[in-house]
Amino acid sequence: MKIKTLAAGLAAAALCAAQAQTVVKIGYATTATSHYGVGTNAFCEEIDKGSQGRYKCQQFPSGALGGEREMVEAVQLGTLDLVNTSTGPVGNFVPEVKVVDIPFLFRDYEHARKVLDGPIGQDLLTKFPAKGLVALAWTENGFRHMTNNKRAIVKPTDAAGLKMRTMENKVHMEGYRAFGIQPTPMAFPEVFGALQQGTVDGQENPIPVILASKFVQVQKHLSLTGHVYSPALIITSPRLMAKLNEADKKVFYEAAKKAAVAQRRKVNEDEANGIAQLEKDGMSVVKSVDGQSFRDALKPAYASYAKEFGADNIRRIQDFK
Ligand code: EAX
Repeated sequence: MKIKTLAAGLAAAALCAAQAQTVVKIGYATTATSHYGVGTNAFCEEIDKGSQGRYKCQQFPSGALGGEREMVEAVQLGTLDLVNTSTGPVGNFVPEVKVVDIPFLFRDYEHARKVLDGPIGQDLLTKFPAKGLVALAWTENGFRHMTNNKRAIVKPTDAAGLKMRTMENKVHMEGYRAFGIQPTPMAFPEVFGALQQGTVDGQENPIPVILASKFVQVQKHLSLTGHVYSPALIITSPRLMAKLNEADKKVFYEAAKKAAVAQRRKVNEDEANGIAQLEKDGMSVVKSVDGQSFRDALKPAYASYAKEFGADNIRRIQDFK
């Protein structure tokens, strides 16, 4: 009799623990050891700790669930709980976000992080719920540089005519056309194969992505153009947030902020060590790009950006201290 009671008690306890635990699915496009993996790990540790184990993550790195646009769509539809994504495709869902994708908008990492964590960036996060999404915090992808297999790029005329994979982002594509590039939008999981087959000549991404994705195996030239700062975000849905009590909502928001700290730290590390590593692995790196010529080439695109986003709004971001 005693054994039966004990077994029943254990079963009840196990059932109670199982019922009390919710697994949330979170996806990202790069590898588990990339800056997105570091940020997502930090997020997952925090929600587990902060919820006393009631919430745990199941991570889907390396684009296992598709590209970033597909994952944002899945969050909106409710088939994925969270995504740690660059803003690349996000402007297709929340148009106001496109302004932060403008080339040469941010001076450096400190400027970008201050804008995004300050009133301008925080106001952009409030635009998500109207589109069936909830942005928990800005994380970080990094300053984007060009790689290709044809030639060293020092100024726009060197990039002209190259078929470059871009994100599915109209603001980027307009800017890259102004450089004379032929932009080919493509989901991230297809990029390595496209470079390997020569479907495109090159692509552009931050050092952390170039490192984690081992683009050195399929790209010869790297030019430190730094032409765009690529923000990132942890995005979930109103559906998931509605299931959380007030305390757990706070846990999720705080966890996303801690993810940003960890992700930005990993970006700093990759920026500090990555270029020497890529050179060691065989990449030919142009370190002194003619940045002014890229900025000059962008003038027609800036006229169009000013029309779309307001010259004052662009200036407010550029001048933010
Ligand atoms: O967010 O698609 C891209 O080039 C992104 O930079 C990559 O997915 C990391």
